Amino acid sequence: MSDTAETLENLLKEDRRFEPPADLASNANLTAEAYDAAEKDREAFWAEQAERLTWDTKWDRVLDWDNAPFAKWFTGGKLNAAYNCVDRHVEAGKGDKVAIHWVGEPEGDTRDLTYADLQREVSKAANALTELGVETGDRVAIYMPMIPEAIVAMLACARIGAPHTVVFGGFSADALASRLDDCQAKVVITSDGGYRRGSASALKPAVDEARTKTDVVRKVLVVRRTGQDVAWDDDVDVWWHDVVDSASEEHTPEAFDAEHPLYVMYTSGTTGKPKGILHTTGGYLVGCSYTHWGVFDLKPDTDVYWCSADIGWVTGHSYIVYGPLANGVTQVLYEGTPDTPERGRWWQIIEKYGVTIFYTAPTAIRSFMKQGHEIPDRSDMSSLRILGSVGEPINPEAYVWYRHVIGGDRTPVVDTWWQTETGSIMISPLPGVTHGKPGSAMKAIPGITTDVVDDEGNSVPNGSGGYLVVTSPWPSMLRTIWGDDDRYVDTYWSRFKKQGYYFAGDGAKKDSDGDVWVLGRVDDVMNVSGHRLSTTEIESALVSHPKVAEAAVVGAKDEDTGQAVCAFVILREEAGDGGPEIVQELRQHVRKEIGPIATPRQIMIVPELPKTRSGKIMRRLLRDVAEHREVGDVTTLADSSVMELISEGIDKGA
Ligand code: 6R9
Repeated sequence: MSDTAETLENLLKEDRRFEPPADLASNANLTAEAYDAAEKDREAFWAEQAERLTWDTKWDRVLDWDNAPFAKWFTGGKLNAAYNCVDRHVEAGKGDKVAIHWVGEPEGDTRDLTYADLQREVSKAANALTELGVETGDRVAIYMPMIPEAIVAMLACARIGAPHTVVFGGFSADALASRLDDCQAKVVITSDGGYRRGSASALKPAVDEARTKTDVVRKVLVVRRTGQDVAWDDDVDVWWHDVVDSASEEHTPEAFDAEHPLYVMYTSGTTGKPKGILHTTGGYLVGCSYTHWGVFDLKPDTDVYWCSADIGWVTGHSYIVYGPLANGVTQVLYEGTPDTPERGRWWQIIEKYGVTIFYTAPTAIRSFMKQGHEIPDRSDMSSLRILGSVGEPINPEAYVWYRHVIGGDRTPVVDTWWQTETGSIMISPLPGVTHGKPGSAMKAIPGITTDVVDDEGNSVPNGSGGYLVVTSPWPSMLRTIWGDDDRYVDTYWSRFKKQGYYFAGDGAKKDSDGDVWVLGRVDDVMNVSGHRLSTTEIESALVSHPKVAEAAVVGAKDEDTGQAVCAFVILREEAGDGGPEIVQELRQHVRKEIGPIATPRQIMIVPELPKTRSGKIMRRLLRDVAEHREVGDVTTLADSSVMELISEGIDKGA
């Protein structure tokens, strides 16, 4: 904690300010008046935002909060999300407009899809899914690389009212199986593989393996992307090109209730079991389209937008699929890694397509920073006019580098704070209004109300820190945790029950102007390269190894990834010292159980773990060790000599 406070003091000394460019400010989508309008009548403000969608039946009530914290927005309204993202643009005469400039990882492997193409593809896929037995309300899992079919698959599900659950392609078979099981997915859409780091990496085998662990799946729909060999089960597996290509291009979208489930996205919680965050149709789409238009000052006729996230994360859902497509934008979709075949790949893509708005994560920015400005300097990126950041706090140095080297000092940087649960951006500068401060997400956007509060839920004065809360409901808020209403209430609404605030799980500080600096999670959730991982989940994975007796995991500061996974492990007696390969073996094990992003950077084999008298592991102390700091206060430890034992053990091992 003292360390965080120190970092913060340094941050708050940051006094560089960046004014909005004059031409942007004079022609901005969202102006300062929007804050006042929203404050005056929040529901009227949101009703106005909802008009940017095409509704089959208009709502009769903007917000129903009678059964709080279970919200209903735009009740009585009916719409189809896929129609809003695709068909209506075609009907408005924009069928020939490019929706997606797709860039495969192998050079020259590109494809452009217009809105008319997308309409045909989505219609065919919707017909094929129906043919495979998917009905309204059935869950469909999507486990795919970044290819256009992934977006087509999501929209096809939305079109027939089958909530999708996209599982990040980097997750293991086990992680996939537990998600399939939790939401009882009837169909999985996948591909043979995708291209990453210069070679074909397989996906289908993980689906095959997941099916040995759960029997919920009836059909697996497989896109051929790499052409690699796949095992085939004739009863279950179906090629995409067999059933989708031959399906009819005609499909009439059905209008669903505004509160019809759109998707479930799993995210880490404080306990081991991932939470299935449920988003519904109307409010979610209003939130995504409004924020994408306002925060990025989107001019749909001239902008070329690119969000580098994977569709397996919420950022891909809201800011590749639903927000941008609802707004009818032209966007870039890139399959591979930023450094393949060379480190300037992203910048070449920006130059080639004339990208004007670019949205990425601090972890990527930091890794580019390390490579120096020479590589980006080789590309002409003068088309860029707005840069965005999301996923974790952006360090002032990274912000300034991003603005300067990538944005040529012309581009505002919007540091956008939000979560899987919030569905869309909550706190962010507005590019035409805000004087940006490197490192601060600034304040809640028009329509959203947030605060930083103390333990009792009282608003803290400027200059103080506390918990970040959202003080009133918003359209794109999660509706519940899939299958677990109690956990929904417990996790988000019980901490500040009296005030009725949403507890975000982040710590934050208000500076002397009242602007917000998000500090990171206050619970046992780590943020590694912008991805949320639960300490408990990784601990459980370690403990599932036969040689491990006990494990404690902490997130330690890491220059590249923000935080890195550090594990302290006690071996079982019969395992002896575990053998020379033990650390490698355990790292592999976590990789297999959860996925490569959860692989510990460091595993320390220790004789004991520091515990309080009530048996709680004191992660704070382990974090001190992992970050090579003097170990803090140990007086609440049941056995205060434990830390010496741990340090000695580590020194010997090193
Ligand atoms: C969109 C997304 C959410 C957590 C959130 C916070 C961290 C996200 C941030 C940020 C500081 C920002 N976070 N954006 N922290 N500044 N601009 O990342 O969703 O994967 O659910 O993670 O990420 O800790 O609570 P999700």
